[in-house]
Amino acid sequence: MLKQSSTRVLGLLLGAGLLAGTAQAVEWKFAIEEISGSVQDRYAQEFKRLIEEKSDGAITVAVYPYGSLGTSAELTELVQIGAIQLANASPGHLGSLVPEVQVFSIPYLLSENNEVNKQVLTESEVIYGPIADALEQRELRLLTMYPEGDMVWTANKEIRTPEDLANFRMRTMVSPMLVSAYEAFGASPTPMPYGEVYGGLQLGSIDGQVNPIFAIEEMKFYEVQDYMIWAGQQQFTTTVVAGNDWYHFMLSDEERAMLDETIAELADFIFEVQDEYNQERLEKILADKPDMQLIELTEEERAVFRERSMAVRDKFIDMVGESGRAVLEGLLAEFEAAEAELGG
Ligand code: 6CS
Repeated sequence: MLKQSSTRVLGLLLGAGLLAGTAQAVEWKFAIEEISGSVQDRYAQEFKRLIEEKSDGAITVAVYPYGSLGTSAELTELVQIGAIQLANASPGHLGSLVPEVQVFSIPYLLSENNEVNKQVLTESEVIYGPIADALEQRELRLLTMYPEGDMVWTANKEIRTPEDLANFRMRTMVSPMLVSAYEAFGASPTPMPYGEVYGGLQLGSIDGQVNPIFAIEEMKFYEVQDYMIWAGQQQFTTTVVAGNDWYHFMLSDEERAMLDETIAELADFIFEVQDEYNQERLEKILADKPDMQLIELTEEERAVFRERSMAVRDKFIDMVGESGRAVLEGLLAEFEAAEAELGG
């Protein structure tokens, strides 16, 4: 069921010229939730290069970076109504629309071995079964999921225990599950769109935020935060979605095959990119701010947060119901099997 389309979304369509010229040359519009130079941008640019090459230029791909069309939730809405064809839609923002997807917002669910995460995110029968079906009911075709790196807390004080998080306004993405997770950790979660985070930190309406290193660098959060803290609680994951009708009924069989093939080719590519970006950007942060305090929580300190996250699993089942239980248990089994194969 499509969310009520807002005047703001209509404004976005007109402002970006998305209502004009749709019947002319074949152009696939791909909106990302991050700025130029980000992990999602690298993915979209490589996707563009491959599609344009494979189609001999018959198809062009226009990439819209964050800020050019709207918030993450609005990008998803644009895909649903067919104004754009493709977008990143991260679980942290999709939760209110597709409750099942919030499973990825449960802390300590994914593996500490990112090879395991990559394998499950690309091949999972749960993700490409019941989770994809849930997206399809909201007009979205799930094309792929990929990890973007360990999510690091930033703050202006040391955080090692839930007590350190008391009254700490931690900015989260807008998923209700993330709000529950940070409540369980002892913080005061404050959901807000990505574009407002820097200002929120600078003006003091939030005390900290949580994101992969590459984002902390490119969004300049590190300029107004003195601590980076690794608690190992979460890997940032994103989906790439297409309009369901567009995918099934508007693409030719050849175009659909080209799209699927390209998406499959990009899984290894983006996995390496995110790893490289996160390493390089940490060096950049430290070069720019040598006083940045880096704290890695010990196993004992992490165990306290991990223990608290168990209640978040129950909350997920309460929120989503029996289909949520099946999704959670199925994914846990898949991560366990992949860890047995690749190492935990
Ligand atoms: O924190 C956020 O809202 C965002 N973080 C990343 C790394 N990508 C997109 C998302 O919107």
